[in-house]
Amino acid sequence: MAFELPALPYAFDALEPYIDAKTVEIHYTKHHATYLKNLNSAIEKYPDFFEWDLEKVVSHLDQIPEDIRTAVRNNGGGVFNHNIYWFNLCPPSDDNQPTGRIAQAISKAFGDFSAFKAEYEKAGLGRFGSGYAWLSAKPDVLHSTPNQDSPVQEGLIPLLVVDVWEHAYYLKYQNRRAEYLGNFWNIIDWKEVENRYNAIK
Ligand code: MN3
Repeated sequence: MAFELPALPYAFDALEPYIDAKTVEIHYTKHHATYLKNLNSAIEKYPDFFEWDLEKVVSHLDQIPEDIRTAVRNNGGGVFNHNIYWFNLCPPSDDNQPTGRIAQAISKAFGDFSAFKAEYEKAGLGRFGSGYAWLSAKPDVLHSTPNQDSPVQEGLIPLLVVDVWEHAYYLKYQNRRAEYLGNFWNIIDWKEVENRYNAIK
């Protein structure tokens, strides 16, 4: 069974005004879908890997045949990272903040929520070129990855991600990545982030 594109959990315009409908549409139906198509074409040569779940594929690249390893790293990571990104976003709401265990974990690791936000934005802004900024566990850390690399390759469990590839924001924000990162806080689905945290064994 080939890997599949998960259905977007909201309409293309659901993240307006912070991420515009056109950007969501192109990002999901072109970028994300193309990573998926390229991942499946690479793995077709070794269909046994279709039995693995995607997280296992992305985190065990040393076991992937060398002739498809780079394609799987870039496109498998591309699919896996976007599967997290879309699901940790939701329509905007006022006073959007983490609650429960994830709020406690953030306070414990980073001081308070505003300190966490500042550090997270710094990670996103500091990623040269293309990549992602993450909150991962365990331990609870803030970091960024280049290209389509993923925290699971470092033995970390991804909780929250923001895509800082230009395709994620350029139509609306052009070169203003900082403004995109500043607005990201309005559309985070903290319930989803907390669920990921609570699912950690
Ligand atoms: Mn992207």
